[in-house]
Amino acid sequence: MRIVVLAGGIGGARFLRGLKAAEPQADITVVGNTGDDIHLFGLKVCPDLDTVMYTLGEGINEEQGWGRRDETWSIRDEMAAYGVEPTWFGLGDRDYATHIVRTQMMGAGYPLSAVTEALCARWKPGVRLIPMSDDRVETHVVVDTADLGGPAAAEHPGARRAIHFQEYWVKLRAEPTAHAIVPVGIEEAKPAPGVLGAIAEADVILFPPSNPVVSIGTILAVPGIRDALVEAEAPVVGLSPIIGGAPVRGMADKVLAAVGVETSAAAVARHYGPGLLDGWLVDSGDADAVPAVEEAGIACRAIPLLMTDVEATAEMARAALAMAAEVRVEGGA
Ligand code: FO1
Repeated sequence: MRIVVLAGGIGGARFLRGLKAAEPQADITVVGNTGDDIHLFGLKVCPDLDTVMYTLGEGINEEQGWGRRDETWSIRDEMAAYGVEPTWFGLGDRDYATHIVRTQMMGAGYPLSAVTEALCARWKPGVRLIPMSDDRVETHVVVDTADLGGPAAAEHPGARRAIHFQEYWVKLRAEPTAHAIVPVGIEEAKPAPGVLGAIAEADVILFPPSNPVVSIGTILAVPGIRDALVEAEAPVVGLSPIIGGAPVRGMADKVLAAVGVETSAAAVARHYGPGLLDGWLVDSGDADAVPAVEEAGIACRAIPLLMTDVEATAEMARAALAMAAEVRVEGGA
C-alpha cells in the first residue's frame, strides 16, 4: 500500500512511528514542512525534517520531541560566551553535524531534497522523506512591536512586525497575539521532485495531528500541492490535532486564531474543507463534533487520539486507514 503523509514536526513524527508499526509493509512517503527552517550562524536548520528523521531513525530526544538524544551543548555554550545571538534556539553538538553537512551539500549545489535523501541514508527512517519544496520558504508571524519588549516596543503604538516563526515560538513561547502568518517565499516555491508524483500514485493520503496552519497549512500553500491532493484518486483522511478545544502540544490555537479559525476539531476539518478532506478522526471526547463534520461533507468518527505510546498511535493509524477504505468505497474518493 502506498501512503503519503504530510508532516510537520513532533506530532507528525510520532504519528509516523505508529503508522509504521501498523503497516510495516507499506511504502510511506512523507512530505515534510520546511516553513519552520531557520538560518543560524551560516547554517540551514530544518526542524521538521530533522524531527521526522531523528524520530524514525531512533536518534530523537524523546522528552523534547526535537534534537538528538545523548546531546552535549559545548558549541552552544561557547557561542554564548562570545556573546553571539541568538542564544534562545538550542543547537546541540550532535545536531550541529546535521546542519553542517546539510549546509555544505547545499553549498556544493545539491537541492534540499537530495541532501535530505543523503542524511536519511544514515538514519534509515523507513520512509521516503521529501521536503515540500527545494525552494526557501520561511514562516513569519505578525505581532505587535509592543509585545517584543526592548526599543522596538517604544515605536509608534500599534506598530506591527513580522518575526521568524522560531522567534515567535521558541523565544516568545507564542505569548504575543499572532495577527497573521506569512510563509515568506511561498509564491515562488515549487513542489520538490517526487512530491506530486507520490500524491498522484498514492493509495491513501493522511494528515497526521500536525499544526494545521504552520505545518500542514504551509505544505498546502506550496503552489500545486493542494490541487494535486484535490485531484488525487486516493482518499484523504486527517486526524485532529485539537482535542477538547485545545492543541495537544504547541501553539496551534494561536496560529488558528491568526487565520480566523476556531480552535476545535470540527473547525479544523471545515478549514481544510470537503474538497480536500474525505475523512476526519476526532477524539472520543469530541464525539459531539461528529455531526458538524459530517454536515460539512466529511466522513467522521470519534476514537481515542492521544498518542500515549506506539501501540495507541498504531491504533489511530489503523482507524485512519479503515476510514480511507470506507470513503473510497462510498464516495469513490
Ligand atoms: N524548540 C524549543 O522549544 N526550544 C529550542 O531551543 C529548540 C531548538 C531546536 C533546535 C533544532 C530543531 O530541529 C528544533 C528545535 N526546537 C526547539 C523545536 C522547533 O522549534 C520545533 O520543532 C518546530 O519548529 C515546530 O514544530
